[in-house]
Amino acid sequence: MITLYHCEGARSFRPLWMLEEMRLPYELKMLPFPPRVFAKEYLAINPLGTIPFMIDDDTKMSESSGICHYLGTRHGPSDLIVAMNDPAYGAFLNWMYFSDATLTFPQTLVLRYTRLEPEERRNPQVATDYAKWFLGRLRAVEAATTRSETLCAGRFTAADIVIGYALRLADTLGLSKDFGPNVAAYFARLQQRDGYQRALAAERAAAKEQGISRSA
Ligand SMILES: N[C@@H](CCC(=O)N[C@@H](CS)C(=O)NCC(=O)O)C(=O)O
Repeated sequence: MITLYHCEGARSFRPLWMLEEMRLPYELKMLPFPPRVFAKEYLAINPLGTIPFMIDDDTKMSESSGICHYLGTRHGPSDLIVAMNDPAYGAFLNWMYFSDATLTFPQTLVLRYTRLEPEERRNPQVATDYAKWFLGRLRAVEAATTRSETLCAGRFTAADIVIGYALRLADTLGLSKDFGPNVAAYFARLQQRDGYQRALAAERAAAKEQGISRSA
């Protein structure tokens, strides 16, 4: 059985959404955010204290987009993965890496300096600068969705899951009002997917059942 450690609304939503799209069985363990402060016992499982963390027999992983790739291949075959012999393979991998290294990174600074730091350490200038940086990087998604419903390969793939999560986080951070028209329409389409809705319902139900209140 796959075990996924998750905080509501956090990056672990990527593998949760992937699990739901693939309809794989899993156990969802909810944690308060940030776990390194509010669930110190979690450090024995993941010394980084970050989420996600996924355990699948002897496999242990901490990278949200990497876990999606792993699930689609190890537990595939799945149409959510673009094969090496597909012309869109390079584009697919690029979106998979872009999702966290390029897109979520500036968002993390916005989150930190608007919500996570104690009041006296918050920094509107850092938050504004990195919000602009994030929106600038989003131009790649705006361009890719000009003529296409999805990012690559002419179908919904794990690339849409990992990028789609960054759009959900942007929405939480109040940045979705600055989405371009294609990104706004693309995000609306993603949210309508059954898999997305099932993942949202799963995190809410698990949080309630396990008595964990909403994280940032
Ligand atoms: N590159 C990792 C980043 C993981 C990460 O930093 N997760 C955040 C939540 S979205 C976290 O755990 N923050 C709390 C902390 O750093 O203590 C990934 O893609 O999953």
